[in-house]
Amino acid sequence: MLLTVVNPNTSWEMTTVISSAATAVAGPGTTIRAVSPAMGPASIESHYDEALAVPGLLAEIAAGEALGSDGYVIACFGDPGLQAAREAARGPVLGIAEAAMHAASFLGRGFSVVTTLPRTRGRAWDLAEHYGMRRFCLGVHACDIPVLELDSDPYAIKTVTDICRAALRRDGSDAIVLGCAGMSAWCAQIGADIGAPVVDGVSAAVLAVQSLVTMGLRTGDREEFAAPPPKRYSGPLRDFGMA
Ligand code: 2AL
Repeated sequence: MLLTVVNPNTSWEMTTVISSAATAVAGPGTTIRAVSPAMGPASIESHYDEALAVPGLLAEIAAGEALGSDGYVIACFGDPGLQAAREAARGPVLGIAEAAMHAASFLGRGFSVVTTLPRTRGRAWDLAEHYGMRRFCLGVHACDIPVLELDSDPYAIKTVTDICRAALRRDGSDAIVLGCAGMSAWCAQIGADIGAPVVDGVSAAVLAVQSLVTMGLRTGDREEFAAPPPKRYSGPLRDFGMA
């Protein structure tokens, strides 16, 4: 099967990290196509970034549809454009926050999310509420490192590890959910260091989508998630109207 993993920001270095995490868990019959859009923000850490990342993300979903992709992962912890992508794709689409929170809910009574900037905490709480995961989400903590510095700051993994350890203690949680796709490569190391389960959303989402495709399951398209009605789109969005 062909799975498209979209990093909805335009940082190719981060797409490489995401591609490695996805490929490491994919089954032998699964090909991972990791992409990032040609247009949009370099990183996503505000509601504004998130809104403007969505057109580029949807262009990548359209490209995946043309290539016959069987399923999709949106590899940003805000799960931008998730419902729109579900309308546009034939196969199942999962966001990494959605997949990570559900996976973590299997691992104990509650989890803590460790995200990037403090301003992204609200979105994580909103998503926990939206997904029915509020009961399991015991805390959301920020490491205060901008997304693109996760890769360039040699001390970032130590800072994130320390916050994960403190979050477990403060929240009384059983597991950690990493709140950024750019933290994927650190999952095993942080888990070993803090002695608790650490969930990376990229791996969780790839495996969940792979399972859905294997089961022959896709998004229901009887009403809300049917293809959007065709209409004229104008200006720079003129190519986005469904035919
Ligand atoms: C993210 C993420 O996963 N990708 C990105 O650009 N921003 N998440 C975050 N909490 O900042």
